[in-house]
Amino acid sequence: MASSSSSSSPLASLLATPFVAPAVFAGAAVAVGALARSRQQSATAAQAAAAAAEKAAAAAKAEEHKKAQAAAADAARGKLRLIYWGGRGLMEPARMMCALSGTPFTDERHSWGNAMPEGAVVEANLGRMPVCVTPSGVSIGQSPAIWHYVAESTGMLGANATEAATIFAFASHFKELTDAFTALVPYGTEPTAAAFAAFFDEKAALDFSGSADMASRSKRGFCWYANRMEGLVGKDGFAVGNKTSLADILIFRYFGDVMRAGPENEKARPAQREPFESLARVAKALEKCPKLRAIIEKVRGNAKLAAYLASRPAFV
Ligand SMILES: N[C@@H](CCC(=O)N[C@@H](CS)C(=O)NCC(=O)O)C(=O)O
Repeated sequence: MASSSSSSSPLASLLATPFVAPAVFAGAAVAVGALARSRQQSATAAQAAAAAAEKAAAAAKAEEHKKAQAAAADAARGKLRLIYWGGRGLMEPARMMCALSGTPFTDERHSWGNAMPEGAVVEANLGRMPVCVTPSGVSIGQSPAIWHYVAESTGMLGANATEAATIFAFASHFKELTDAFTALVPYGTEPTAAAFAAFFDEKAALDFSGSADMASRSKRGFCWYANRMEGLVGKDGFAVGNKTSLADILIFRYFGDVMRAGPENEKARPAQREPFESLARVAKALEKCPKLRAIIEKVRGNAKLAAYLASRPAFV
């Protein structure tokens, strides 16, 4: 009679042996553990390699950015440099004044993904942008100071101190107006119907001349500022005096400038390309402001400015 052990495989008999099986399982467990560890080690190694590659790419990008900046600074030596992010924002009036007056400048734009320019350059604006660097290499920070410098050096700050101050008052009017908009529509958010209604509602604050009505001051929006400014500007297409100035540029920039549509500006929402995110609402509110409209059209009609606007770099 054949024994049962003679019919099983050698492995089966080995495993059937009470003293051998635990050793085999222990051995297998060690092997599995080693395999898992080695998998984990190779995953960690892959992660480390990916992180190192990412770091190297970022360093290469930063180096490239630094080189581009140095090259831009070299190219700009002796030329006005306007340094800002890749949008219109606080630098656009200065760029427009240079373009309209035919003043050479280097239009240095930094996309959001890029590092800020080298520290020394932006320190004049407390480490931020906009910054302009004069042809002799002095950095100027704070947008109103930049507008002042560029307006004066391009002949757009009026004929005398009184005109200069009158022109410059528009910079503050527009700062208040843009602050009123930003309070309702914080940067980076889309305007709600309620925000549009609050900003453009012409019934909100109706005191368009004489002393301001304090009771409705929290309701001052587009119509209040526009109608008040309509009462201040000249009627021949110039806000102040008899020449295009910073004041006209600001009126065009904030009431009339529309960013080109097209793939180069696809990062901007369509409404974001329009004044206060709604050209239609602005146009309606300006129906009663013929002098402001004449200024907008006069600035728009300038051939040098039109050439700049037609080739204005993309919003990045
Ligand atoms: N009051 C300053 C504001 C400057 C400012 O806030 N710049 C923004 C861009 S519009 C910026 O660079 N912010 C970066 C930061 O604050 O870290 C001016 O008018 O120039």
